[in-house]
Amino acid sequence: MSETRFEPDTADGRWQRAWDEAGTFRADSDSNKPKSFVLEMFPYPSGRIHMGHVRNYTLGDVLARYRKMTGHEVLHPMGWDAFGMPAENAAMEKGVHPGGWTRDNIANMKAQLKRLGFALDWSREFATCDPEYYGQEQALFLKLYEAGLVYRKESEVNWDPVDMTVLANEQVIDGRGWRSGAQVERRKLSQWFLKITDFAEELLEGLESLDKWPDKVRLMQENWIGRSRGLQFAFDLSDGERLEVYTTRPDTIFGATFLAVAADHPVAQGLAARDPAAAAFVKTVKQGGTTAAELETAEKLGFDTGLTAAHPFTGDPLPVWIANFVLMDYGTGAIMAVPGHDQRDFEFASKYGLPIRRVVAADASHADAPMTEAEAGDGVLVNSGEYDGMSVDEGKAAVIRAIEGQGRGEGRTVYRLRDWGVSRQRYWGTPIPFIHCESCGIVPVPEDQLPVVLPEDVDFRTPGNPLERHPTWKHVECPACHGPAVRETDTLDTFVDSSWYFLRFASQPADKPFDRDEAAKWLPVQQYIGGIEHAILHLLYARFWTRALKHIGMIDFAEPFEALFTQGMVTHETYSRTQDGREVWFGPDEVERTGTGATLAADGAPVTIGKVVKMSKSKKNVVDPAPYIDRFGADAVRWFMLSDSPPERDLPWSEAGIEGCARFVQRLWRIATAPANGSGAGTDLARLTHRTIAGVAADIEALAFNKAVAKIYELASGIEKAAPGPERAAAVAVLPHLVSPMMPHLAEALHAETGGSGLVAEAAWPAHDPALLVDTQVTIAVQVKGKLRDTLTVAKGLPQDELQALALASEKVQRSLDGAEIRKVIVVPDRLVNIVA
Ligand code: OVH
Ligand code: ZN
Repeated sequence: MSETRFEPDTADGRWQRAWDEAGTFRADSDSNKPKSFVLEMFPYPSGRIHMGHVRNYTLGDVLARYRKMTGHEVLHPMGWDAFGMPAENAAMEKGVHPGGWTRDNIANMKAQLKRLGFALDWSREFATCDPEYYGQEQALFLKLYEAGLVYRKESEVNWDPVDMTVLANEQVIDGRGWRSGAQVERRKLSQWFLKITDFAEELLEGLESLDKWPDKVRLMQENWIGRSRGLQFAFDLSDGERLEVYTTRPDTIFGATFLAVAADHPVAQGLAARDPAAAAFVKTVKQGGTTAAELETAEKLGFDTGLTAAHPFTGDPLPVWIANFVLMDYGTGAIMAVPGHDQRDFEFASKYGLPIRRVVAADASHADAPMTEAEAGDGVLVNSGEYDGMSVDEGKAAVIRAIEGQGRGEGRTVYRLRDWGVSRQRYWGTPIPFIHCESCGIVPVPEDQLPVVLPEDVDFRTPGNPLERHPTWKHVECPACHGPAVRETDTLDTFVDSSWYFLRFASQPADKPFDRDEAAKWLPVQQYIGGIEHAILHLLYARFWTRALKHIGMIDFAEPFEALFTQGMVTHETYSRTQDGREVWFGPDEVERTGTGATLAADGAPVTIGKVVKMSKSKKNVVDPAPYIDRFGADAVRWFMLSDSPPERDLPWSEAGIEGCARFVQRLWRIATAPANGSGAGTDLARLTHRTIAGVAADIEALAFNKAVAKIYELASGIEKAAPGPERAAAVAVLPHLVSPMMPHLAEALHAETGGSGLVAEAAWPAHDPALLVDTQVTIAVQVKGKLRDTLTVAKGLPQDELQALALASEKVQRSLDGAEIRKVIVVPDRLVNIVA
């Protein structure tokens, strides 16, 4: 006698143990099946899993399970992106050790992932804070150093003068340190860099081969790399020196009305040394953040150097300014400013009363049209001497030629991409494996002394880098001269950790970062899935790191991720009230929904229902998945994640939705286990079953999981309507297989309950009969004197005389003929019968 309900409380754990014991999801690299590496972006061990994780890992799981059922050897691993600031913040706020905090979080989150029944090969689990992992990362870093891809350079950082620490850009809020509230300064520090710019062109061109990546991600990377063709050339200055500028708009050279240099430019520095007012200005510019966005939006500030530069074509003297929006590390740190056709230049010129000149217009008749803002668009050159009338592109080429002819410059391709600064003055990261020796300089840590392990006994009560302050850790013997020396105390950006973790999943030998042959068996990752927030940095760094490893001969492939899928956000309604002139937010658990409105449970008064937006603490609309998993089981939650929205779109969480999913789990259980009581025809069900097998497969392969879900609903209804018999039994028998990727626990229970053998997770995807996919019936229109009177569903290809006979036999046709004499019958096979009376 079967149970009347599916009980996730007992069933989920039972089947998870069965998979564990059978080693169902262990990836065998020696298998001769085709290999499939399915990977989701590994999580930060932040404490508990959130809806974004549940969605991400459910999407990957459906694909991994499906690939296994279609005969692939699947690698579907999980690990932890365990270094980073949150652990150190916890240490500072709660007085716990970052390592302990991280390990506890990993244990909690791992239990939560296991509770969801993901088909993961846990034998390959690691955390990036394991010395076995970061030690191999240090080895790779040293290899890249030997290859000339790692270097040190002075570079600007955000310096918090109160906390005496370097801040990440995200830690600078409105120009102030997030913790101290002190005005942040820009300071120069020696920092470690990776030469990603060496690969700028390759990384750009490689995008073309990534045809299984979303176009929008490729475009974002393209813009980030930002290749532009421009002109670098020198102006002659009034003091007899020359000033090199770079411009991407040589066509607008007649519109240049001043020159601007960065605060760090030698011209500015030289002046500051002589002139206290200039020195004060340079100092002001160096306060505030260093992000491009901040520099873009900050108020334009300038200082007139008093120098002029001669225009290379007209000889006109152009004033030279120091400007806060010009950056030393882009181009030459100096620009020719064209206010008419560049918005930043326009704002600057407007503020300081510098001339604004139009040199591009829609056509020649608009040459003197007034300018109320910079016009960056296309057109023809005007007010540009002999270049008048040329298109922007023609003008670019002609001006480059002319300047090259003058011998004062040349056309150049430049990239917006900067080298990757990987130094962090923090404790909880991979120690950079170098030693500073007074006599030998910078010495790499010898390979046999790796890993450089983080000290355990660190103190977070005083600000700054705990490694720097540690009493003994940094004092070592120089590997070269054996004199006293100090360790590098910077650690690596955590994006380094995530730039090669997929290789370590493929193989994890003790004595090297990965095994080349093992890696070659699994990589590139066949399907990578994660959030769109990683469209640029993580995905570009991982691509760079892969190319760098290929460059030094450690691997043979250039791209790490063959296909990429970026999922949408999990969203929820927001609730708020305006109190004392500001918006106060309330969480879903504080609010009662009343039909179309909502009230606050605490006082019964209404709250405003706001937009449905990404779950976030600040809007108090975060819904924790854990209680729902407890209440409804893993499968209902997984099913919800797949149901209502295409995976690339946002998914609004809803209580009614998850309840509906839980009901469907039970409905499937009843369909398969309770006695059949439908009355419909069986032939349609056979067709529906085979159409569903083929359709769900195609949808899963296209990652259109919501469509696969819809087809399963349709099949369920079909089975419910069907009469008992072999066709119904056949449909019920494939049901566990069809739902197994999405609802794996229910699938195993159904399979066992209906007498199936073995585990569905290990079974083959059911075959469909192609003959049953072809539509064999057609609908025929029957007209009397040109008017539609009936429709007939008949077998395709029915002969004309049979069609005619069927049409004339129709009661509706006979009624409308009402005894009239039939003069002619026109039959169009498979389409229509027209009776002329
Ligand atoms: N460790 C990095 C990481 O992103 C990945 C590395 C490869 C660089 C979730 C939410 C967030 C949400 C909902 C409720 C509350 C709070 C995805 C938040 C990520 C990523 C993985 C791992 C989140 C998508 C955005 N989102 N939707 N809803 N680790 O732990 O943050 O993009 O793909 O799953 O995320 S992570
Ligand atoms: Zn030395």
